[in-house]
Amino acid sequence: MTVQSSEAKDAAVISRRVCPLCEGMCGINLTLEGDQVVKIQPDKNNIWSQGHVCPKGTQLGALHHDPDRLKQPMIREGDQWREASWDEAFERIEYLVAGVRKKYGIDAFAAYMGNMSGKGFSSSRYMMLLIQQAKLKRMFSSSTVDQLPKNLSSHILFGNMWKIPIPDIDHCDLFVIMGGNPAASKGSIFAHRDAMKGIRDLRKRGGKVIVIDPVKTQTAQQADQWLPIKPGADAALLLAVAHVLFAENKVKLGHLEPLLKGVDELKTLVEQYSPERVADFCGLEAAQIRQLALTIANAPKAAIYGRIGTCTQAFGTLASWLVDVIAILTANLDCVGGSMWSTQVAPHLDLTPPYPSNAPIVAPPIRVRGVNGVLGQYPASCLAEEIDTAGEGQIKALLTLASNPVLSTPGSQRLEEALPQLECMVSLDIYINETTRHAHVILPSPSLLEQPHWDVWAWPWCLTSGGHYSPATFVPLDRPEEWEVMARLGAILGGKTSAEIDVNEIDNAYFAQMCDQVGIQQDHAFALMPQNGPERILDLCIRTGPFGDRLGENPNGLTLQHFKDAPDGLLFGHAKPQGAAAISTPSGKIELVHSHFINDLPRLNRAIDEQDGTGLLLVSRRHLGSMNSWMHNIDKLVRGKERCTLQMHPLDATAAAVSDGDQVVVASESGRVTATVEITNKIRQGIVCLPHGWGHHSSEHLHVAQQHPGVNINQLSPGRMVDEASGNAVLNGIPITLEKIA
Ligand SMILES: Nc1nc2c(c(=O)[nH]1)N[C@H]1C(S)=C(S)[C@@H](COP(=O)(O)OP(=O)(O)OC[C@H]3O[C@@H](n4cnc5c(=O)[nH]c(N)nc54)[C@H](O)[C@@H]3O)O[C@H]1N2
Ligand SMILES: Nc1nc2c(c(=O)[nH]1)N[C@H]1C(S)=C(S)[C@@H](COP(=O)(O)OP(=O)(O)OC[C@H]3O[C@@H](n4cnc5c(=O)[nH]c(N)nc54)[C@H](O)[C@@H]3O)O[C@H]1N2
Ligand code: SF4
Ligand SMILES: [Mo]
Repeated sequence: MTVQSSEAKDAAVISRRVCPLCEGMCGINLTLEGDQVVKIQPDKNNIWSQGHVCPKGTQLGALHHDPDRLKQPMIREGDQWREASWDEAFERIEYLVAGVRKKYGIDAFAAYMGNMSGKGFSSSRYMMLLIQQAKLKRMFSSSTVDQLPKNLSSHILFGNMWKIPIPDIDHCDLFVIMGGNPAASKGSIFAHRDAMKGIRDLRKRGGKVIVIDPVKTQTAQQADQWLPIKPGADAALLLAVAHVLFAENKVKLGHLEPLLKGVDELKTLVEQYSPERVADFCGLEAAQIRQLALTIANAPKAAIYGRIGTCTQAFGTLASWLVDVIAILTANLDCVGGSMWSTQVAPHLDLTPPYPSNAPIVAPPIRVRGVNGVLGQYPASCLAEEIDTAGEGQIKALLTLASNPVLSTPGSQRLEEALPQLECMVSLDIYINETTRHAHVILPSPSLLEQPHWDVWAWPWCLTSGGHYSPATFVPLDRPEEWEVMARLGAILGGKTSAEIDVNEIDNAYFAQMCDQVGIQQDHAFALMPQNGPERILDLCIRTGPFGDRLGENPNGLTLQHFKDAPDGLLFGHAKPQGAAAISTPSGKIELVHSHFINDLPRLNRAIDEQDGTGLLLVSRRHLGSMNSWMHNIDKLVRGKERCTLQMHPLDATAAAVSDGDQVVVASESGRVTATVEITNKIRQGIVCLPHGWGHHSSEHLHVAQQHPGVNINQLSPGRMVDEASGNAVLNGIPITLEKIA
């Protein structure tokens, strides 16, 4: 292993880079001694993050040096694992793939793409290539346990699933946060150098922050107002807010008016949703709802933000739609201080073919459950039943890419039982964990420090245009590059034999498609950028982006080299309103009352009218020191007080006759787990809360994590519960019962 691209400083060497783990995009300085990372400190000179960092970023060295992290391909024989060469691993995959293909045909193949696949330098850029090559008909991903409802609402409203409005908290007077907790998550689909400082600064300049959440999170504790909504009630709340805006003549369309379609229909539609009608369902007073509407209407500039709590719930699509509707009705969309769209230096998400905004909303129904695909995705919870239900099209071969669905998807017990039935399972991962332990072959990704970095999934959510390129800290010499692994793997899944595969040729064809997409002559691009791999794609994105040189057409424009020459990063100012250019719907207008939304309203009406209101409901939480299901093998991140506790309100604890520290069995229709009670008044009565990403009981290859196993919340999330309009999982608002263990 060699150390590359670093500056000499005294005896030690400093490698400067950006932490890839979340939208914080923090610059960090790694002090290296030989091939050891001995210290990681925040990089105050990083022009974006200016010295902000969190505990996870300073543990990237520990992650790199984790003895449990895989460095060689692994082949499983029975329940024994052994290291293999890359050639042997690919041979085994080819053999297994050929077997499944011969017996069952191409329809027996599927893939599950996880959260971390968006963070790797190659994986984020080559995911689509792998999917294209593998010709997969069924795709599952963490999108359906996360933001698919927001993709859907953005696709319908604005014509592009990635055109998601971002709150401009640095210029607003009011910030309304629904179902997000940036104190733990650092902001999601919302990149800020320090979201909590942004909140403090907003309040210092006289602005106001309202948090709408069943839990009084650390974010809510720092807000002016906490509205303890019942889980799943956001859509009803926002319909009532719209009702008040129309009824009180507070609708102000302003600059948006010429772009809108359906304002009158919307007005008629919301008449039935008075605050009084929805108050009980929301768990709020009608007066509070009215006040919320007036506070938004009267704020000079308001940023209204809905995140995962508004997506992973029963009415995720309606809530996601209505967050933007309220911004529109108060002229707070596409303007400074409201919600805005980013202008990216290196637009990537729109470049990867097939262009996402061309995906059909509704895809053919899936075999077992019969629900439609949405924007090319099927509900994550369909995966288990597609594997364990016999019949034509049964999944027999599965690829998991940087995902841990055994912990992260609902009905996870069934998935854990289904995975051993596969005849071919291949995982691209860095650990043998709860999911990958069922694979036949695991191909290791390089460590995050062994890759360059440029955030594909953070700059799109950033209202500052900019970029920072990180060179790899270490260069592994003894393995193929990850893009080559992905190209080869995709081609094998697609039925090619090793002898037929030329990864450079595959990559060139992929690159050529991208050139076509951005209207660049292929020959010209290949002449200027002959080198295969992800840097070429990044360079193309920068050069054809809004600040780029268009391969020479605009000689003063940017190329990747500008960022290589600027280790502090480069910024190009705040987002600007985009007007009609932002809208690419069939009508060219913002489709305010599209039938896909309206058709889901009867389901909401039934819920409002037939609520029973008794019993405890479970919601999820995150911690600053965890990253979904996989950073629990880093000692410094799991030390200290047990985190996987069941939080509950004192009155609920009294009713259940449990005390702080008691062990309870938590049961839902889909499973049971045992958890330690943590009594807190920072939660709505009737709600209990567990963190997600735990449950490392069977993780014998994760030596630290198995000492802090916690329990898997998704054993309690029923696979059948989805937001019907999108197929997204319902992970919040799950009915549970508790029983104290004597
Ligand atoms: N109940 C409940 N469930 C939830 C959520 C919730 O709030 N509540 N949140 C949901 C959300 S938003 C998400 S995004 C999903 C996330 O769920 P998933 O996307 O399924 O997975 P993660 O838990 O993020 O695990 C990441 C996987 O990638 C591996 N990995 C880590 N680094 C690398 C790398 O560099 N390369 C490769 N190839 N692999 C790597 C890890 O070992 C792990 O297997 O969970 C969802 N599940
Ligand atoms: N430290 C850390 N950071 C992370 C992650 C991590 O695991 N750890 N995961 C990353 C990922 S993949 C994602 S997607 C983001 C997510 O980032 P966030 O969206 O900020 O996620 P959470 O912190 O889970 O906050 C969700 C909030 O929604 C609330 N909630 C639950 N149900 C409802 C409801 O029905 N209505 C309303 N209004 N609120 C509800 C919950 O109580 C919780 O406070 O975080 C990212 N950042
Ligand atoms: S995890 Fe996020 S907030 Fe923490 S250091 Fe990394 S980028 Fe920054
Ligand atoms: Mo996520």
